[in-house]
Amino acid sequence: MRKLSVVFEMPDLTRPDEVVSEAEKDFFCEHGFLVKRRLLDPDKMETSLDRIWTHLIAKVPVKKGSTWTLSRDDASTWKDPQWAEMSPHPIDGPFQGRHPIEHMRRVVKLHDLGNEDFILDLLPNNPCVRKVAESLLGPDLRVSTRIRGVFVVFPSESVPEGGLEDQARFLGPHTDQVCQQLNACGYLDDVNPRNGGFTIYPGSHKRMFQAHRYEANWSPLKSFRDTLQDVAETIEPYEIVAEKGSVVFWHGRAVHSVGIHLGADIRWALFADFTQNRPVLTDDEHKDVDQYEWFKDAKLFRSDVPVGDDMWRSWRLGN
Ligand SMILES: O=C(O)CCC(=O)C(=O)O
Ligand SMILES: [Fe+2]
Repeated sequence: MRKLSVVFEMPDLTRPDEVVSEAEKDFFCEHGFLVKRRLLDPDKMETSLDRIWTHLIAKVPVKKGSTWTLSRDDASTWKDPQWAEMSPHPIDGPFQGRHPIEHMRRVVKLHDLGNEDFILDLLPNNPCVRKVAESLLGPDLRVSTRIRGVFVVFPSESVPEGGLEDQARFLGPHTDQVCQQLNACGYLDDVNPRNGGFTIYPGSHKRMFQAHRYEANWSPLKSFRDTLQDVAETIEPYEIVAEKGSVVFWHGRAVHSVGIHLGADIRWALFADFTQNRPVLTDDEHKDVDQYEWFKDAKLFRSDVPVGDDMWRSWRLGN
């Protein structure tokens, strides 16, 4: 049985004038994530959310024949959006494997906004965010040219059967592919309890790290599947609640899921990847090894370090 998530708020482990305190570094190593508050610029966040709303309404197709229309000013229209059916994913070309916009019932993924300057400026190339990433992973990170996108989770009208206890089955514990070192999830609006907060399995990064052949490149061992299942059954996942402008940094091997959403809010989050600045494979080489995820700035390293006992040896934290 999968464990149900618990709502989690990051304790304040900050120290004045320190980008990442020793206590925060210890927390990250132990739990595989760290939440930093007030990292995103409030004015930029507001104008970004305006642009995202406009884009969403203009671009995400509504089901044919439906009279539903989404309105920012009317929260009753946010429930159970009636998006059009998705067509099958492109099997070749630049968007192989993933449409630029994904709309699957309550989840919309705006990958197409991932390379817009206002998004890059807000999260991955924001100096406050980069300083944290550099403190954890190292001083020489790839300059971000895109993030995964804006991931939106809508509310639902229906009260779920079985109550909260039954919600664990809606969690989708997984780890991400391609090249995974350090990732970030930035909240563009307050994320309240049971409103879709990013959900992470604390400590899972240590177990999943050992289930790969290489430190960062996608390279699951035979033990991968059982380890993932064991994590989902034994670790109580944390649903991260935080105010807008907060950023969750997480270790790329940490198991995570979209959060349980029983509330009335829309969950607005940006997802980004950080990797060290090392030589990477070309797009065609990614396609050859079935690791082409164009929407991620997480390219496979041309040469990666085999997993050893010290999972931090390639990180700044390991020094
Ligand atoms: O939207 C979420 O909370 C989860 C997204 C996710 O799993 C991912 O970006 O890999
Ligand atoms: Fe994921």
